[in-house]
Amino acid sequence: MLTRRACLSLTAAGFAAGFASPAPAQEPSLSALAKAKGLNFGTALGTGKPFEDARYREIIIRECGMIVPENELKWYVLRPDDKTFAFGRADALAAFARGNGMILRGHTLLWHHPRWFPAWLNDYDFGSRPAAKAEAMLSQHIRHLCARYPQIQSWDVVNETINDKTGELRETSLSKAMGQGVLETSFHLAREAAPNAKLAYNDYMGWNASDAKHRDGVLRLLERLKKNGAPVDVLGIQSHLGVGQGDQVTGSGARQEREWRRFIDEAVGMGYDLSLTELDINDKALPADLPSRDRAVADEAKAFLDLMLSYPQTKEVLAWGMTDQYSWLQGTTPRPDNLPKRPSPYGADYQAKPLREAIAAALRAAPERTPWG
Ligand code: 9MR
Repeated sequence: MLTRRACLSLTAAGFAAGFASPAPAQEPSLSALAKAKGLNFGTALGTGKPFEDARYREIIIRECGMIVPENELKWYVLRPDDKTFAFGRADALAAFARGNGMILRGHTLLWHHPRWFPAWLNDYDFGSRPAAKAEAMLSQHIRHLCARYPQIQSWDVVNETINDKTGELRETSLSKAMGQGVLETSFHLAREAAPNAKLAYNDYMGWNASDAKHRDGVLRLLERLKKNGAPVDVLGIQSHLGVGQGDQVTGSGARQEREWRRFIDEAVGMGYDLSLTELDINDKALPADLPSRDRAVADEAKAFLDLMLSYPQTKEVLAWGMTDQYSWLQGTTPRPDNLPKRPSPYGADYQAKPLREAIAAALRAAPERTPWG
């Protein structure tokens, strides 16, 4: 981390060279505020442009105690075919985390959704003993990843296997070959390969009215996993919030705080810890005016974080990117005015936004909890 003196001299050098001054460091960092309460704070980081951007890396080093590869551990990136593991991009992020004393989070061993399987896996011929072949492939995948990154302390083992419209389980080539037991098997394999890691089921159900079926489906899955003895420690709540449009997918519906609390109560009642794995706020339907747009984004996050951090079971908070310009939301349904979205704690100018302060305020107000050992 840069010392205050180094920051000052950088500022002076920047002015002398006619550049804008670097953003003033926000102290204490979000990671320090989180740690003081027994939480870990971090962000998703992708290779390519975000990773090559030194000013962005500086924000992450300053603010975060943890990173999670945004795409680099997904089958479609890592597995060009059934024999190869292309570890290069994930290795670069793992080295960055190690070099900066950060925890590495794992996303994800099985994004159980055909849309995010590589084509070869969707079309795979599992032969005459499909269940055995599919399990062998899954086992090889999970063992290789966990062995390569033993520093990963929490893994999204299964991601988004509930259909958000129906609440039912998704089918993939793997579940067709080995049945829906693919889910339990994934957790058992992960426990064996990463015995000290926290293992999560991760999904994007939210607190909007239109998420009711999704929430029900996730609860049914959590009950089933527990009943079947699958080693699941954590419910990963992605926390892709939307504000101004009710629900970010349908564009309608209101926040259902009571139902949301009931959902969380049921999950923690079953013994699950909680991780907020992918926080950002879609401002697609908010008015263009920047101060009021940033305020509404920050207020939505603060309300959500206050509620979630009131649960001592919540142990991790991760932003899905720390600056607006690299957010995946820039590539999704545009705002009607086509202006860039502002879903992240820092702006494209690398300056902290009200959302950064909202996260800090929520962490400051959070009760202390026992951290994961
Ligand atoms: O942010 C990710 C984006 O860069 C990818 O194109 C996309 C598909 O792999 O996934 C995005 O991240 C998703 C995450 O992996 C799972 N939850 C939803 C996230 C946003 O779509």
